[in-house]
Amino acid sequence: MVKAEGRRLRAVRRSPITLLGVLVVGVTLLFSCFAGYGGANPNSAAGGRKSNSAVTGKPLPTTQKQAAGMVPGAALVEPPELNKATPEDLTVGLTTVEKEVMISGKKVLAETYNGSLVGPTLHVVPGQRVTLKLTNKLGTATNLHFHGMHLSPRGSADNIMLSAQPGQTLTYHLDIPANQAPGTYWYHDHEMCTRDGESMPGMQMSSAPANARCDGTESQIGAGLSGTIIVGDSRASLPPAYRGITAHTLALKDAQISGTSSIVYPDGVLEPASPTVRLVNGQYRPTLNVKAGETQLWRIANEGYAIFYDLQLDGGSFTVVGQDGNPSAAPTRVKHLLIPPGGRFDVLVTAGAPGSTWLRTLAHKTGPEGDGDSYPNTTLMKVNVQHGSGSAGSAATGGPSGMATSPQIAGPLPGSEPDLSEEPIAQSRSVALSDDGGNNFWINGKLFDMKQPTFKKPATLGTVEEWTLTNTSGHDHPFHLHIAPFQVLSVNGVAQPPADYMDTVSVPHAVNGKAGKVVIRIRFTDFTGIWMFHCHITGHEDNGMMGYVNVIAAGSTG
Ligand SMILES: [Cu+2]
Repeated sequence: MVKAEGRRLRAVRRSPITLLGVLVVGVTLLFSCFAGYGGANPNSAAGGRKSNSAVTGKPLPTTQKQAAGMVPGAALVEPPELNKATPEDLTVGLTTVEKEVMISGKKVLAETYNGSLVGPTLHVVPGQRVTLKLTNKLGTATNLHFHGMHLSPRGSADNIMLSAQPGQTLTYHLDIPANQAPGTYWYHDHEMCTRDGESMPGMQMSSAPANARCDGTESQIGAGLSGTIIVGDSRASLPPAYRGITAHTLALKDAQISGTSSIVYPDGVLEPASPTVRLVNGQYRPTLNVKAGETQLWRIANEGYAIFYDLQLDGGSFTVVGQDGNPSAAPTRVKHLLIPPGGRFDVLVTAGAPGSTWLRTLAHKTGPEGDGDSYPNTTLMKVNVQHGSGSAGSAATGGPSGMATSPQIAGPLPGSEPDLSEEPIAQSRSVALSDDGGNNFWINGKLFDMKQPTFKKPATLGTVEEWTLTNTSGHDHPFHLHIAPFQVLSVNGVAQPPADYMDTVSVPHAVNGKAGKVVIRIRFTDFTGIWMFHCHITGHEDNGMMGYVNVIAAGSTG
């Protein structure tokens, strides 16, 4: 349970509703409410964090009630496209706007890009110059992070110090590098605010109107502000038989819908383990029709603000051909996919004989009872296998109805990263993730502060570093590094496959006082500047679990 005593509470944005809440519920409840405010969740699903009651005075409805009015079973619809053509110079626009969206027949108030609960998909190719105009029609400041993309952290590229105040337009200039691997990426808000409605320590908000809010990343992603980026086409890296197969984008997002049918802060208040409705492409339990024996590429992205997915395709398997946009060095066939918030997989799946089956997320816990978050087993999408000859690359037919075993693909795939395990190490660093079981989330004992660098020493372009990530807390923390992926060498001492690259890795919780441990290696290439890293449970990020390394050119002193 949450302990309020001794917790360092920050100033809280005083909305009139919050003030009313203060009067009604009294100081004691208020403390427990605020403890639940940041998205930190030291409790199980049935835990006592009543963050929503701090604002609305009403508990978040059950999943069944939240889903009431939604009609399952409609055909899966791809997210809208921001562009289809990929000219050398591309100009596109995203407008953030609060809007009522339809979730499988239920009207829900959300924050959207261009009016869509799942932001429109941006297609880019290496060498392209992209001009992206972000127009902010929200009441809160917002900005963009291009998660997984190898872009400069400076200027008008992947610079999260930028901020579009209400009514403003920010123009991003993205030079997609020649070495950007084909695969699945995503974009989302990365506004540097705390849940207190103020800028992060050390950050200067520019020219904010007097009434502007600063809601933070958690509430904005939770309200809908995320979408997919597809670089090139990962099918082109597959053996010829698979280059013409059908591809689908599956954007996984959940919605925590208030009693007033809103997911917008402060009505829709977020809490990772509270009841939620799991959606695929913003649809409730849609149906995907596939042909018997057909193999497809699924681009799966976890675009939620905090939740983990442990995907299973009943009766079938996934062949992983890319993770976090990195083509696999050794494509692997797996029975289920654990996807931390922010994680993506490009996978091949193969249908068997006619029949139907489910894509589901298995029950998952991010830590022991009373500490981690707990998610129930939930069906996500029905897969209907129909008569008809499968596409090229078809494998099994005649087996049990539903899905079959996915294909074996030989690696390494073109564009996969080199193994760094034998590389000389220029520097070793420790990144210790911890929390107080309440609302403070630390890296190396510090809450994030832009003016307090995580490390004294910068990193040097061209060098390889080894970082040891430890977790002394009771729940898993998904660690994300901006600008470039890293190789995971070991998890809790268990060596990982060679050249296992990702940009978000779940650092396991402590067991019997022994910290969880992940060892990674990073080669710093191409871009000097501030490379951010943080927990991708965005409430943890908003409440301190973020830091940065300053990357300098060789021979420079920083
Ligand atoms: Cu975390």
